[in-house]
Amino acid sequence: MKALIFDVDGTLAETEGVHLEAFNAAFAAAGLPWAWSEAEYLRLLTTTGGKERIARHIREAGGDPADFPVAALHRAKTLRYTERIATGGVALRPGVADLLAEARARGLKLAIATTTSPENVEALIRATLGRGMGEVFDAVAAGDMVAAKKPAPDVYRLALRRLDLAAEDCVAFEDSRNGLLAAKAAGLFTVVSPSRFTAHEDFAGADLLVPELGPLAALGLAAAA
Ligand code: XBP
Ligand code: MG
Repeated sequence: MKALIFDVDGTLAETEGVHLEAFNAAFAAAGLPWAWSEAEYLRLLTTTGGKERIARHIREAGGDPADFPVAALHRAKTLRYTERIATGGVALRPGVADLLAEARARGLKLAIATTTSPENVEALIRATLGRGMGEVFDAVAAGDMVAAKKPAPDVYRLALRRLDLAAEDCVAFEDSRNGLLAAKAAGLFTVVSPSRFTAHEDFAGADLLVPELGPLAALGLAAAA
């Protein structure tokens, strides 16, 4: 094992509640009568990517996404999200900071494979670890950098290319079914730690299913490190 590759939303931190608030704030600021409930958001979450999620909502309401400023709405949402995250209201999930530190101490590389945008990851890492994303992670692969978002393997393949490593040298950490499918399709050993918004999903096919992350020894991965 030479590197650990992490999903962000739901895996590093329980961020989806903040994403939901940010979507609704952006809709209200634009004068749109959309306000997603948590139950509605749980359903929409099966579509990865904020822009794609907004477009799905419009289509389900019988509209055409081309008639709405989806990209501008999403930019407003990202601004709200990074502002909220910067206030420090979201912590890393239990075990995450220790796992990152242990991996570093063992000389493993660290990477990100996320659907969300790098500025959101930067805000989270800055607010929780007090360092820049580029100081903590050797490689960052994000949804808008690739042709197809999770469950497609593209973002994991990009992370592997940026790490210059083969899939068999890396372990992926995910919280969702779409993330699991993406990591497995890229050929990665995949550890799933379900989050508040994904706990109901089907994780068949996961190499390891754990309630939370922690030391490599507790995950049974120390021997490979
Ligand atoms: C998480 C997502 C993201 C966030 C919103 O997926 O689907 O879309 O909800 O992010 P994963 P953006 O954790 O599997 O990567 O609005 O910035 O796209
Ligand atoms: Mg996730």
